[in-house]
Amino acid sequence: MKYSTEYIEKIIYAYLPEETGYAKPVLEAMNYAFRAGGKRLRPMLMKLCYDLFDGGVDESVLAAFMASIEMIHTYSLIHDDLPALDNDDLRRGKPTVHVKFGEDLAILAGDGLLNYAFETAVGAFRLYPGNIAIERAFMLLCQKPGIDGMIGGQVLDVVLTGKPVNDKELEYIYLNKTAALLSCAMTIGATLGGANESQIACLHEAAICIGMAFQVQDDILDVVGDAQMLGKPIKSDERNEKTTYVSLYGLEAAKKFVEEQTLQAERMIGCLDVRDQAAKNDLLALIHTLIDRDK
Ligand code: GRG
Repeated sequence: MKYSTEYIEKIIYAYLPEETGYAKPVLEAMNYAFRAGGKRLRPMLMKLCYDLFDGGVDESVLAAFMASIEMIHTYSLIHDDLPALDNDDLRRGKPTVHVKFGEDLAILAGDGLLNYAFETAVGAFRLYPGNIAIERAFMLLCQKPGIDGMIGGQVLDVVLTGKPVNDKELEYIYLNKTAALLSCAMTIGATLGGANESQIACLHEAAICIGMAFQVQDDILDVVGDAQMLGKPIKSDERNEKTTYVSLYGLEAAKKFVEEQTLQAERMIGCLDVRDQAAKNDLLALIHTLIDRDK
């Protein structure tokens, strides 16, 4: 694989806020969550999609967006773990933010990371005032994690907790709460890399398949995964009375779905006309590992 997790972390850690001043307790909680580990999948996908093309903006702009998307992902995990939501005590093998810092600071740390993500990305305009690609990337960063994306999906997930969920509702939840942020990462990378409209649209479609596969694999791991490997307890969906692809269609159908969606994403990306064939191979290799990931 071209980029290790450590390589990505070196880039994104440079954007973390300093832990000083009266707001220090929340800054510590924000940085604790951000540095707690994780696969760094979203910034990695963003970087690989940027590498595919020629003629984009400087890498330092991309780096700011890579940090921003990981901040947004981290905020969503902090809030998702809260007692009012999934009520999880462990994440990535470490105490969740509300367990370590208290619920009040965990809420504020999530809010803080969301705002800081936009503050970080908007800094890109200093290098390229009025740049259209950066403006478009910034809009994607605002929209896809929002009401018509990640938050929208989370809303339906929350209101249907403990209630019957049909296939259309489940699809809406997965498309939005999970796939939208992966599409955000990949389309921002492509946009900043200089991709054209049809290339961006192709990567969006592929990201949707990857996102669906990723969420269903998450459901599978919650049933048959290893808590030690996952760094969090399993059976969280059952405990929280969540309908999942596995509970609706069964484990075997879920495994088949993950494989089909992943192969479909690979086919779409395989057809894409790109500058850097090695970057395409890396992207395909990364996507392939998601089929049988165990964490
Ligand atoms: C309602 C206050 C409130 C907050 C909601 C928007 C939100 C918080 C949550 C988004 C929904 C969410 C957490 C979806 C889960 C997506 C998912 C599978 C996350 C796990 O991603 P990985 O496996 O995690 O990439 P790592 O630890 O590797 O970074």
